[in-house]
Amino acid sequence: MKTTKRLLLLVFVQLGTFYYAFAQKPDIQRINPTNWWVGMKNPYLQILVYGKNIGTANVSLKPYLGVKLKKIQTVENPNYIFVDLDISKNAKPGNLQLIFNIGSESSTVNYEIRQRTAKPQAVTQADVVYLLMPDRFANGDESNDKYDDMNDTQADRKSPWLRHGGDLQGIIDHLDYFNELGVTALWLTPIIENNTHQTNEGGTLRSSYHGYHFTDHYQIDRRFGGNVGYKKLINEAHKKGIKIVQDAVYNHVGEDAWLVKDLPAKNWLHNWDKYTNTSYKDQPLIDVNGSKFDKKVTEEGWFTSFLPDLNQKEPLLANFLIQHALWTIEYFNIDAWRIDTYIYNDMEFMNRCNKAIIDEHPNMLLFGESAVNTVMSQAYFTKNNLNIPFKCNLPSSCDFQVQGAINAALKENFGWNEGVNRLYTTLAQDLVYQNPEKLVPFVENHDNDRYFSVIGEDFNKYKLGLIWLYTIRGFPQMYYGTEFLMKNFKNPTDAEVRKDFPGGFKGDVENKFLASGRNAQENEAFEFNKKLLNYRKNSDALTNGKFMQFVPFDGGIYVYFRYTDTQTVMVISNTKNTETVVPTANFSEIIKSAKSAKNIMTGETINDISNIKVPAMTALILELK
Ligand SMILES: [Ca+2]
Ligand SMILES: [Ca+2]
Repeated sequence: MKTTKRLLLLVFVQLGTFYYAFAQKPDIQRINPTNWWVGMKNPYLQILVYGKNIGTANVSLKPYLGVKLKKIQTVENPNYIFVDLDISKNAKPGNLQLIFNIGSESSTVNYEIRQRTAKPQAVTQADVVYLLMPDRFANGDESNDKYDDMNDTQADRKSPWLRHGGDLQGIIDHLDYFNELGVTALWLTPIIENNTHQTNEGGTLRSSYHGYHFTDHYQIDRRFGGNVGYKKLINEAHKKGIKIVQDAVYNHVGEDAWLVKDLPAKNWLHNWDKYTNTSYKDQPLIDVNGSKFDKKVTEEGWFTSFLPDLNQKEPLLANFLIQHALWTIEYFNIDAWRIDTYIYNDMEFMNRCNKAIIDEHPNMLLFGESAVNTVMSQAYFTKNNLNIPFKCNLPSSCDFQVQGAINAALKENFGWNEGVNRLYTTLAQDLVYQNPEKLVPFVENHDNDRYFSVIGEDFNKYKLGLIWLYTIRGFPQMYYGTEFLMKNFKNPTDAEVRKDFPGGFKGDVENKFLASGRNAQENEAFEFNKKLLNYRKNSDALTNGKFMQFVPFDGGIYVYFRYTDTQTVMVISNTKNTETVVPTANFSEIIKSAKSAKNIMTGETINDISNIKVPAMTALILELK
């Protein structure tokens, strides 16, 4: 009786999409990926099976049309076994039965292979992505703010370093806000489970509220709403025409990750005799005169002492990470893929991983975070035109060079290399990229001082920099709060640039989601972004056009064009402190026979464009007629 009850209980315990139908042993606790699909272009699947001494089991597959068991591998740790399958084109969806035998005991695992349904949408220059941190954006479900059975049991909005309770429902509740603003894609900082203890950083205990400390790749953190909540968000966002960018982390995991707690093998991590932090230096990776020692420190040094660095040269681990990426895109229907801490990964692994995604989803935009200081280095970690042995296959990168250039252009006085010449010079080096139009320029993100603060809270400069951001080549990224002048420096920590979105949390006195909650200047900023983004969306030149720029002149005048056969947009910037009349004769190769233009921000028509008056520290966006 007792045994029967237990059997029934086990039959109905569902974990992910596989379930067990066995008596007592062998004990299987996890299977990753939790399911797979038929009709993948790559028929190969490697399943990680975890359980007490499961490595000692004999494994067999109940005959299933189109599916073959190819190989079984064990590792140092007997609690793991890896099962390689070949799922051919003629396999139909259903449940595979994997049978594990230890001595006379056996367990059968039903492993689901589904029909593919994901239809990622291409993210292009026509899109604008809005980066937000779910914990800090809006709390749509107060019942999930904290759990007593998790390693970090706190949520407290009074502390900048603890969780604040924001979640995926909070984002769902504000989808119309994004439509109103005119952004077309959301990039959420990671939402995968971070069941980590608070870590002591600089003497204060901090939560991984930002999401970069993964503990279980196959679970969305339940404090954000779990797998169900993420699917719901993506479904609702897609219905409103909003695409979703996933933030992927391959370089490290949280120290409380289940894989780390019971490592498959020591070589899954980069081990050092003495703790070694990465130098954060990109130079050793690209330097033909560099040392192996420095390269190893950059690549294999840990990002922090509590983020174990993964050894992606280990083939089983590499498969684990690659398949998780494929699984995520397929399971949740992700549209684009942003890769965290790109340069600290093993580059051969990254190429393999990028290729695996692109093979399944040829139009998917993948872009990396390479927080480097030169165009050359940024190109090295992106598909480039450099004649070097290592060929990076990553389609795109966050454009840190444009970020630095726009911020500097607005802070510095004009000079040979200074002021707006920085932006001109940065863009003049686009020849190193295979696809500069796929880059992701930005003026601020979750790791930087707030843009409005950097430029001295100068509203004219604010608008000027955003005009550049939204009208140069690429897929622009804004950061939550850009649109209503959120400010701050990372002093004392980066939590200062990750403040709660006012109005996203119960009891908030201010509500910046609504015009009535924004002051006059904030509303002007919001309307400015809204107008420009909504124009941009429908402008052939800005979303498909080529880019042509002219050498800045006259102490700070910078002019460029975006153009197609049917539309030409001229952006004429004056970074000086005085109003200037700009003669346009030198631009005749692109202006051609156009005589008049429409100012797209004011709606007014300029009937004679031979000389254009541009107020101080501003840019005009003119559609030529
Ligand atoms: Ca919540
Ligand atoms: Ca690394």
